Amino acid sequence: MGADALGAFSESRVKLVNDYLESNLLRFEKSCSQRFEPLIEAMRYSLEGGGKRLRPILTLSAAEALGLNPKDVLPAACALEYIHTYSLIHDDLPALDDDDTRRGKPSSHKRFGEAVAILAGDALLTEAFGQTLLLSESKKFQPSQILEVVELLAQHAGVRGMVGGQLLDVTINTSEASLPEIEFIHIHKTGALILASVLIPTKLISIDEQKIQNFRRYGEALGLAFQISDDLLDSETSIRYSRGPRKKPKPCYTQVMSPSEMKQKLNLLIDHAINSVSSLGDKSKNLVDIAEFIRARKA
Ligand code: GRG
Repeated sequence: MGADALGAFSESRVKLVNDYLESNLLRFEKSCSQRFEPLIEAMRYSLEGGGKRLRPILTLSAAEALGLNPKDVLPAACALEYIHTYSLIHDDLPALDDDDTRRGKPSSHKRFGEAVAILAGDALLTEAFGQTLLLSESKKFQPSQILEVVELLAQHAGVRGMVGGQLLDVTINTSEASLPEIEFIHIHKTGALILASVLIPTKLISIDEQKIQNFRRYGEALGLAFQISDDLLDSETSIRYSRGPRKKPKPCYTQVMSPSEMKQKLNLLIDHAINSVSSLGDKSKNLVDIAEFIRARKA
């Protein structure tokens, strides 16, 4: 997986993200005591595990659509991938999903043990906020704009977003979950970080409220569409490469919708996402391509 998964258009963007992630890890390595090397190794193992880089690519594409230089938002894009990676490491732990593999390889706790996996996740989450502050390096953004990015990330990754959604995901009585409850969980657990990826660039430029709302509509529709596409893939394939066999039942759309109803909803959400950014004209091309990738994704 990797560049191809998000289409040829994003190949150069994936490389930009991967090079930036690598240079940051090297920076860490140089500034840390050698005794912390096992932690860096576990962070590197999951960061380089073959993810699609959907969230950072979204941030670069939203930035481009707003006329910003994508390179200037790389620190925030990298922060999103750190948070996403920590969430997958922790999600795989025995206390949560208890998944032995991730992207065709042993999950972090299977490779390094539970204690190091927990700490690698903690380190990625903490360092993500440090990364965000590196937005100041380009000298393009005001400190107040960078602080707004920090607040946006905390809001969408924390209790009000992904972590809150994860709480509901693990505590709900799966067999009795209704469509509105399942949707509420997905909007928070998966959708919130995707929405944050789209909204971050709107905090770094002065734009009118209508444009922000258009980006919000795009991000919300895309976040939910991504989860439906994930559940559809689950329903079509008994064992997913990305995650391995499921040990625990999860609240998902397949419980309350047929595959054809899910496809219909996915198509409506993708159309809605694309319409939301159509007023940007040619500048929305990458955002449209990402939405089409999610409509048709096979992995
Ligand atoms: C542990 C706080 C905490 C949160 C975990 C998002 C999440 C919350 C867990 C992941 C569970 C899951 C598989 C959700 C389905 C949608 C999803 C986020 C899939 C993985 O994202 P991709 O496909 O991953 O972007 P790659 O491998 O491409 O990086």
